[in-house]
Amino acid sequence: MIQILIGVVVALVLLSLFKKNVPGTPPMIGKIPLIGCFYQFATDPLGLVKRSYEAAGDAFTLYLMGFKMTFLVGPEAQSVFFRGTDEELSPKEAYRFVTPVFGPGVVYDSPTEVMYEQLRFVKNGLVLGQLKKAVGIITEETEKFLEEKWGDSGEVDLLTEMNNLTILTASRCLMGKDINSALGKQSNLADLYHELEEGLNPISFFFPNLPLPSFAKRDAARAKVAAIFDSIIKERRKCNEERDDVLQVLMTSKYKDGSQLDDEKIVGLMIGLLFAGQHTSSITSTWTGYYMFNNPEYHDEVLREIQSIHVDEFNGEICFDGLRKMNRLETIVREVLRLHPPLIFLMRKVMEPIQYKDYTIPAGHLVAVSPAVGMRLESVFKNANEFDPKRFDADRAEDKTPFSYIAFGGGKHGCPGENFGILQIKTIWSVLLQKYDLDIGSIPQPDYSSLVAGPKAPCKIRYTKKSKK
Ligand code: X2N
Repeated sequence: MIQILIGVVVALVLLSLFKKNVPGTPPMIGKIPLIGCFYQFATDPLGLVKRSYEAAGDAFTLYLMGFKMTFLVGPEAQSVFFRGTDEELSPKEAYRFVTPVFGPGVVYDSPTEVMYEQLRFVKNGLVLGQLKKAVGIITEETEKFLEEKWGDSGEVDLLTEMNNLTILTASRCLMGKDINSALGKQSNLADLYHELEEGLNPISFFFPNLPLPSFAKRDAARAKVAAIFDSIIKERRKCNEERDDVLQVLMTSKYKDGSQLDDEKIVGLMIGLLFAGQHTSSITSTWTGYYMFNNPEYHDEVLREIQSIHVDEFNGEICFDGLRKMNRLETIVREVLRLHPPLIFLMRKVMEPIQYKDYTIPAGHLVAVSPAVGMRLESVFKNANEFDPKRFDADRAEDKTPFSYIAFGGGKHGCPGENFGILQIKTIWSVLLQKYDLDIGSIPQPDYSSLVAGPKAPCKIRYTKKSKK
């Protein structure tokens, strides 16, 4: 047994020692046997990608613990990633590690045609009519949250608060008030959900089957969350009540063959959507606060927008049409996402060799684009490391080069939650800025150690309620 093991290790070491650049493939980076450049990747992934881009050009392969991950950097290379078909570049094969969390047969874990139908259901759950309703829900939840949890003045961690708030708004938009009654007093969804998500750490991407303690917790937490969501669905079926949230859309959607999603898949989709809507939003809300308060001219401009739109034009009511008119707040959020995209990498597995320039990227490679690196290229965005929301204004429109602005990915897997997410953040800040004066410190460093990258803790801020005049 042990001899076989040693034999395998020796063979692998020898193999990687003799691993040469295969002619026609992108340059390979990371020549240390077995590990390649995994250590640098794990400690400073963006630094490694940036340096490799500068040294090797817009297509290169990182050798990581036996994985070959080919990066495509810049709009031209990124377009190859986003235009690839599912048969050539498979998201399913690259995102297998999410299946234990979301559940079997959900989105990426189903056959391509089924996945597209599920994505269609999700899109139907996020159409304009749903977004308009969401504004009311988000406003209500935010006001209630601030009233109950914040009070007149105090100190809080902004990221923690945004997390707690977003889990309320997102779960209510997804399944209405049912979640409150289903949870009862037994436990709160945030705590349960937290354990579930610890199973989605970056290391699980490379080693989805490690017997980590967090994975056992994940499985236990998933069973509990699934039971809660399942009871909500069953309850709703019994009452025969018509609702207008995302869950209702999922429960009534039909595949082309007339069949419907079974409850297990609905549960899985809800878990996936809650995860997707939760972290990306709460993180971006937090960055948005920091960037506004560290750039007074933009802060002032947003306050003026609130006054002229929400207060003067819409009589103090936060509504969909008003939010849509808040152009400066929108460009601030988009600029925050350019500097700090929550998903720093997007990935596919190469199933059929693809061509880029003179290179062939062979089947078996992973391909990746990095929104975090790709959106800080000087060749695409002027003074790329600077916060400058005006770059999106009509006269500059730096984001209009195809596949240059990729915070929401692009192509047929482009994020279906883009409008919902931006709307949610605009709503939360519209409420918050009207009700409180904030004291927010300097911009924190980003933390790339989790799957969804956010600001490093702590994010302490102080708040005082505005006196009513
Ligand atoms: C040596 C541990 O190894 O310290 F959520 F319905 C729901 C997949 C994104 C993979 C990024 C970094 C690996 C560091 C290892 C839905 C809203 C989605 C979309 C550090 C020390 C999920 C990040 C993996 C970097 C590799 C997956 C999300 N909209 N949410 N330390 O996307 O969309 C969803 C979609 C990603 C990655 C990495 C380390 C649909 C170590 C120890 C070691 N990667 N990686 N979403 N690292 N260490 C989502 C896309 C999908």
